[in-house]
Amino acid sequence: MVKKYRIGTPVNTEAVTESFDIEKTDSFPLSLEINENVILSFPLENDDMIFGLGENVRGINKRGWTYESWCSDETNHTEDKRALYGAHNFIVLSGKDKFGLFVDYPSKIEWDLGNTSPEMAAIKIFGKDLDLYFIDGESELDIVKQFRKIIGKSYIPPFWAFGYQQSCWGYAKQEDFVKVRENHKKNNLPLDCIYMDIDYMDSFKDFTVNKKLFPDFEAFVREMKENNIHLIPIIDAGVKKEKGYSVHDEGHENGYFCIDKDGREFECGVWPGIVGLPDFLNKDARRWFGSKYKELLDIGVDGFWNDMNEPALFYSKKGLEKAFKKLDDIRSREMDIWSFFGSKDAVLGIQNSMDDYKSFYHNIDGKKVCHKDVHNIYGAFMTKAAGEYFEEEYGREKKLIFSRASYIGAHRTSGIWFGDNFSWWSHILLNLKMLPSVNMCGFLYCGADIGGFNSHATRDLLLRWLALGVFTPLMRNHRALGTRAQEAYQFGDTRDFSDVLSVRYRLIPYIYETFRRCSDENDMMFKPLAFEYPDDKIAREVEDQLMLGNECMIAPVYEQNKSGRNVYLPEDMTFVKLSGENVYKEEMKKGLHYVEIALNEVPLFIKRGKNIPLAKPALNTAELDVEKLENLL
Ligand code: MIG
Repeated sequence: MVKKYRIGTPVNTEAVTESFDIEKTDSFPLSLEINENVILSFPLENDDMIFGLGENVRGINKRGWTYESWCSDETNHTEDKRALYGAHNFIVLSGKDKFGLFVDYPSKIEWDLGNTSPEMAAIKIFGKDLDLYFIDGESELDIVKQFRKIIGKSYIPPFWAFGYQQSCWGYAKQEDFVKVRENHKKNNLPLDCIYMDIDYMDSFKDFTVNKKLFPDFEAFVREMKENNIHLIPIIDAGVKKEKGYSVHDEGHENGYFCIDKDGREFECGVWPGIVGLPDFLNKDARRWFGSKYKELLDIGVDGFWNDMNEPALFYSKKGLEKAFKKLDDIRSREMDIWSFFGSKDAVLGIQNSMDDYKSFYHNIDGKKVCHKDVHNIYGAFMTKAAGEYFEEEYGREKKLIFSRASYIGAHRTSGIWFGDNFSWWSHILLNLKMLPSVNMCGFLYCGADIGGFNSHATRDLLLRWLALGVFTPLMRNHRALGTRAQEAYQFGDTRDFSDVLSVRYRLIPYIYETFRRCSDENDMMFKPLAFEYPDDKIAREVEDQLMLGNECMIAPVYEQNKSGRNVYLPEDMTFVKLSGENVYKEEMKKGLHYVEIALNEVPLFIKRGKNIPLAKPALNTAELDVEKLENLL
């Protein structure tokens, strides 16, 4: 049973698609304080666990830390962080008492989940115009399904988007892409997509292609397609301020950019230099921006990834001036150690500063609204601009689109990726932990940068990471400029990589069907063990294994120098290792086990009485025979 409560006059975030009668706030089941801010709180029992909050650091059980809803360009996904790119304001309390809570509010929220006081959860909403949804249910999954029902069905990408994908910030010229394609082919490594990062653009201008790097872009796209490679270019939120650049001119003439308090276009610095921020919250601007993707689609690219849409601001002129002034002040005095630190902070504080977020405005149905008050829906609305346009123009399931920043609601028209992780072993585990949490919030098409974005990958790390990625709907290897090359052919002998990637293609029919079913039935593709074995204390606390679909459990190796791992079986299962065309099977009893897993093997556990289909390996989804399937067991 879902109940809706309203405080003040909230902005329409478009998160919820069902309509509700509004209950009296007096009857709200948790403690509710309304002052300048709104504070919700509830006591926590010893055994209570809290699930949800989508894309965030730390555990699947979110208890014991303070999180923040504030979409952030955060390139350090360490345990001290409170917020990443998404604002996914949904939690489920799991204990004797069970409920779900969705705070539909587009600005900052602080979630103190038993951190300040271990016995209390306190949720502070920095404002007083919001909707609250309180959900009762029989089980954690039942609560999630009710929530998913009110926010609408999850986006389904084209079938080929379940193939293996290669990306790199730094592929620039045509030949770079051809090399990636040919090297995969030569080494028997399957591949379906290659991503184009900002390097392809002309001076980082959205919807342009650098003619020097791509003398005949159309022919290039065609040739890639003939070789079964889909090209997926990036689009950034900021539009370069340059007279004569059509996207700028159209946006400028129609008043589609965010403005400052005096009504002038707000300007800030990102990759293209000084940019204007399209006002995705203005319906006309949103439609206009969505239609801009058409030109590249007409040429034959098949999808996009939207970046920098928190929005990430490197600097504003005002911010720079303020920092310089501070530095000048310090220079005119005698420098002591504290002013040295002060100068450092002044410079570092320029990026993504709250002062800047407070200083520009949107036009929402004719009303001027400060960005700070709607920050968390900006990126989601950018991506909806694209996703909604694609559906209208091309139909559902035709184009690939996913975003870095997100808010619940964007899951109906797009996926997400988990942003700038590191080539760290701990980030394989973090990747795993994020999956059920984002699934709870409707984001099914998702994945992390496999091999790690920042820092340098190693052969073993990439293989282990791929063995998790084999199960994630978005399976993309991506890295940052200047880091060690990490395509599957960069580490000598490629046979181990080919073995692992073949497993992906063998599993695609199963993964795709499971994905579709989860979208149709508002189900989670990945569940914490706690959701399926609520009475099993060990299972409840497992943070490094997940249930996949209704049939499987996954337990990848995520530590260095390990030739296997400990795994907990909450019931009797068949242990399977897949490698190339090989299948190893072993019956196992409920309980703790140590299993050996070589670098070229993908471990999987199948529940008793269940089975899954396997295809023959293929080098891309076009060549995958989805009719000729065999049973794994
Ligand atoms: O400031 O486009 O998360 O995937 O490669 C960095 C360059 C901008 C951040 C994205 C990353 C992408 C990178 N972008």
